[in-house]
Amino acid sequence: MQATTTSFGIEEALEQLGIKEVNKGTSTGKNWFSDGEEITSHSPVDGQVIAKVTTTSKEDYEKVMESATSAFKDWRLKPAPLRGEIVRQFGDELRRLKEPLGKLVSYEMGKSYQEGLGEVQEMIDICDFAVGLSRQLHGLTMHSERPGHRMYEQYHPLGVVGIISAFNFPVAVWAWNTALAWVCGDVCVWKPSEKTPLTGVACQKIAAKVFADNNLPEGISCLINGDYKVGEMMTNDKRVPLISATGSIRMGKIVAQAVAGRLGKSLLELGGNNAIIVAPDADIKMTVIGAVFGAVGTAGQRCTSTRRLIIHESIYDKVKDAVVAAYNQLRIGNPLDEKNHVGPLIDKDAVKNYQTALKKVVEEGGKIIVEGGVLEGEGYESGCYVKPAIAEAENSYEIVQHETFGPVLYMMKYSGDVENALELQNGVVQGLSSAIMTNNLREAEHFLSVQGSDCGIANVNIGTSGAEIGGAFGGEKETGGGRESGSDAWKVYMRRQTNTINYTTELPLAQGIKFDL
Ligand code: UN1
Repeated sequence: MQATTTSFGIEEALEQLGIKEVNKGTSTGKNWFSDGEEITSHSPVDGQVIAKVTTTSKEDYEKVMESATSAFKDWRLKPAPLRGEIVRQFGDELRRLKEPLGKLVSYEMGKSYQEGLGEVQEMIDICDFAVGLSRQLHGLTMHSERPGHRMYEQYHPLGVVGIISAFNFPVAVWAWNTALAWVCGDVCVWKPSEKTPLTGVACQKIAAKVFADNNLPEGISCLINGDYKVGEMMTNDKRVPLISATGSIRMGKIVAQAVAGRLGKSLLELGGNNAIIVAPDADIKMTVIGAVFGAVGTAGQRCTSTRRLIIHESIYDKVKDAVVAAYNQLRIGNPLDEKNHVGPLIDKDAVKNYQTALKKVVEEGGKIIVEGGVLEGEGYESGCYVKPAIAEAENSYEIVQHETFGPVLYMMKYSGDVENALELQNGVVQGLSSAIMTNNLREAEHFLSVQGSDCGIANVNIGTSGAEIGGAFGGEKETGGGRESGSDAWKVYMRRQTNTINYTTELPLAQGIKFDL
């Protein structure tokens, strides 16, 4: 029998998160408004309507921007460690609500409950990171070439940060941006994906409570909802100095051009086409775990999902057999049921794209070695459950060059040195994540060297997905070049100012220029 949502506590989760049947989709904090068209959020888990969210009109957007720009004037004056204290409280609220929020992520987006919890954990982790960072927004001190002068740099907040996020990480990517932006002194306006508006409403409620409990003004955390037209209001808006956008390469090119056209800054996290190179002395057990989780986790809908396995010919059959055997063990079904490994795709359009990819790879000469297909019958009524598939394919196939957001894995062979594997790995337009499985130091170091992987993320003996928040996250080439999350990614949320102070009674010019009056 189809497990009902009640048996997984969805109703309780919605209640705890304050989700109603119809939710206003525009908010500046405690204020919620907009009576625009409604977006209906369907769960890909069981096809049921979860709730509705109203979209943001031009007038609503103006109200949000007024509130955000005015809040910035106040928020930027708070000492950064105090802003960190607010983010600490936000992290505590996330700890308290981890289970219901993880459940909603799982139910609205379709990833497994474990991965839903993992996503909320990423939010908690980035809050902790940001709290520490709030005391470390360091600039450098330089030696001036002039006597009696002091030179240093400092970082000031930018203003309003516009965040456009994707359905696949509906809450974590927002938190990566906001937690850093807030400690930096920025205010945020967020447009979640129209496929996952409810997790957006839930997060905004959590943040709004923390700001209100601390008597902070409306406008520090804002929410808008709708399709790309609502996103365009932000990308074209000069009052938004930074747009952080996650999504497809197609979307990223449109956003980048709009933002560059007004000389704004953009932070782009776009598609990946991530490969694992399996070298001759790879540990097969580790390879199987990394590859299978990478390819079927989140039903292949992570930017970091493993899309290609590039296997040395000497172990090709062994690896292939082990991966295929693991695929045969996969349980596909309701992601809230912890016995299942793979949940549904986000919607029927995603199912179509998956089917098209499988058709195309065969047309181009590929060979299916693990059959795909759409699952039907009890438990699969939403029509969004598909079987993870594997095809042997050439890297040059058009479809292999393309990111299909679904559980389709392409397997290919290389011979000779790791250089040959790298040529295949780097031979795509995307450059997000990459990995090599090897116990050979020479190969591992070559993979990480300047002649190695051209991706933003390069792992050894780890799969392509599941990056930790402490490192900078992002990729090169058509992945967009942005870096979010850890390391010094915070710098993109601030403007740098170089200050030179003369404490003498003379005014010597730099470069020794004489200008005597
Ligand atoms: C994404 O798919 O947009 O590295 C983000 C990972 C996660 C984040 C993925 N920590 O797989």
